[in-house]
Amino acid sequence: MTAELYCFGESGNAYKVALMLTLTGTPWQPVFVDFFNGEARSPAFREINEMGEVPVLKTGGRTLTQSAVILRRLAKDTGQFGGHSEEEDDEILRWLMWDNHKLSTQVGTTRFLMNFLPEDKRPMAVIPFQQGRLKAAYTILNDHLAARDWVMANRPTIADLSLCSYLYYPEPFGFARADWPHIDAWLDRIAALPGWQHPYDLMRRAFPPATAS
Ligand SMILES: N[C@@H](CCC(=O)N[C@@H](CS)C(=O)NCC(=O)O)C(=O)O
Repeated sequence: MTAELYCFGESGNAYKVALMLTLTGTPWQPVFVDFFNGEARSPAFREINEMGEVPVLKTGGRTLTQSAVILRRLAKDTGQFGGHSEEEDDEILRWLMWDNHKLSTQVGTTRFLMNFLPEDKRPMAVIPFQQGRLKAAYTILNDHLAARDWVMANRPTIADLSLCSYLYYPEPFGFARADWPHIDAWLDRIAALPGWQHPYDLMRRAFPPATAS
């Protein structure tokens, strides 16, 4: 049966799951959530996910939330991009937690403040604070990738798919790939995986690009 992913194009957390579904050849379809008009906080959406967050994946009669949980489930179900031992599963989980805590959440917030919040509502002092924290996170990831091609073991796993997600978006949030050569090369390696697609090609955007007049 076709899995349903509740998502929107601007969501890097949803992109993690969309990318995993695509790379594993799992049949899926997007269900657009009108996040910027408050749909994720609506009572109807809370019936689907009490946490009021995207992504949500409906698959095999289950409703799954939290990208890390969904990625682990898909890795187990498909036999792809997961660990091959308990030690590897632990190492993957370690990076999924770090990503959720130190990277994706901070990038998501910073990018939201800098691009999607109306200018007169932006808390300007928060942005450099966030970017300082992010610089520390980019340093850790860049150093980790200096001597290896992939985050865990010698192959791509869901740890890579989670960590990379926000770093493909074009909107400015203070990250320039050229400043982080090992992250840059790793993003190219992930983008070269068979079937890879950009988030805006996998999920409907809430803010489509302006068309030329
Ligand atoms: N840790 C969660 C984070 C999910 C998340 O923050 N999703 C955002 C969209 S990218 C959201 O739906 N936020 C709802 C809100 O802040 O009201 C995951 O990885 O799934």
